Amino acid sequence: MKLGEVKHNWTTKQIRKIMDMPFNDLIFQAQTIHRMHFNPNEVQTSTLVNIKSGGCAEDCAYCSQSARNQTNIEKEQMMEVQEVLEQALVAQERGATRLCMGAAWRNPTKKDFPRVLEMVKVVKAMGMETCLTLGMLDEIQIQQLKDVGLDYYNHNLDTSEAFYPQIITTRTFQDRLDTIDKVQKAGINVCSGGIIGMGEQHKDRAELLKTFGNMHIHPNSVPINLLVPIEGTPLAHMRDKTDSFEFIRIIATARIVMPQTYVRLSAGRMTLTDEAQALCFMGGANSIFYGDKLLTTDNPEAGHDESLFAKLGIQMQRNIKAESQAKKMASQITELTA
Ligand code: SAM
Ligand code: DTB
Ligand code: SF4
Repeated sequence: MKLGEVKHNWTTKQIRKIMDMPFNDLIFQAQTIHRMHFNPNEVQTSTLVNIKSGGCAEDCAYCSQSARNQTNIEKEQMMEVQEVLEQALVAQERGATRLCMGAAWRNPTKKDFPRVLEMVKVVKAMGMETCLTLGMLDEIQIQQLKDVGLDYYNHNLDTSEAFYPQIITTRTFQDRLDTIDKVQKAGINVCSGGIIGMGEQHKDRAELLKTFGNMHIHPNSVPINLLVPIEGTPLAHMRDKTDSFEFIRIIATARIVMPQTYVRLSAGRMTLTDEAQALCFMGGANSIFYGDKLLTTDNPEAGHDESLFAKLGIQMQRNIKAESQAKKMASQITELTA
């Protein structure tokens, strides 16, 4: 097999061999492959908006929004479309190219869905890329999302199939795979990733990457989250359990296993040093969540990321479509006011 070629028949042994290479060799190989498919000095930025917070029926052990966990998150009604639009404008102004709208649902209801579709329409009309993460979907909902032009659907596998029941019991790993499969079949790009640091073993991380690497279509983006331990969740005690070099190894392995996928350095950046993040970019991470807040927890301030990018000579990927749309609108306004 040629270096950087996309393949879909990875074995656990092959992935373990990559993960366990001497660190310098691993980063070198990941960076070499990265350069075959991407601009090495460009990072894509997505901003999160929590469109429906708390009260979720699932029992994910890491999550502040599960109704089963005793956290201090307020259960809120679904956001109004206008508020999403306002947050999207702020995100776009800061330079984010994609808005990722998340809801604390096991699955969206019929009643909630029209408003979600409206949100996608207004954000798309601004020229931003749209991503939703709403839990499980049925075929009709997927078709409606396709019809309004949703760009990405996020649905994480979180961990290996073997470790999954230790983290979530209200749905199965197979339920997740089924939703991903239906979304891909409808022609919507999939974003799917996992969490490192929940008590899983090194081998579970290899298995998770194998599952992604052997999908017929690799996810377009793979968010790699470092667990944010949250008070009141069963995983609150999992502090400082993950060595940052192990985390960087997972990022670099994801790059090698899925050469054309955007590998997103996701939750957990508050506890990673700038130097560790720079090694993640060197190992092939080329996307981040950008903006001061994730869903319920903090993320580095946008200004901090900008200065880190400046130190590293990294450019934020631009959204040419949105820029030309904004230019067109500005010239229309000039014409109207002339
Ligand atoms: N309810 C939907 C679902 O589960 O697909 C969408 C929202 S859910 C919060 C999205 C993802 O955020 C989860 O799958 C998980 O990977 C990540 N996540 C949630 N809480 C986290 C935490 N404390 N640390 C790291 N990642 C977390
Ligand atoms: C993903 O993989 N991580 C994001 C997004 N997809 C939806 C969410 C991270 C949430 C971190 C914990 C919180 O803020 O509640
Ligand atoms: Fe609900 Fe998603 Fe949190 Fe699980 S991760 S409890 S499904 S919001």
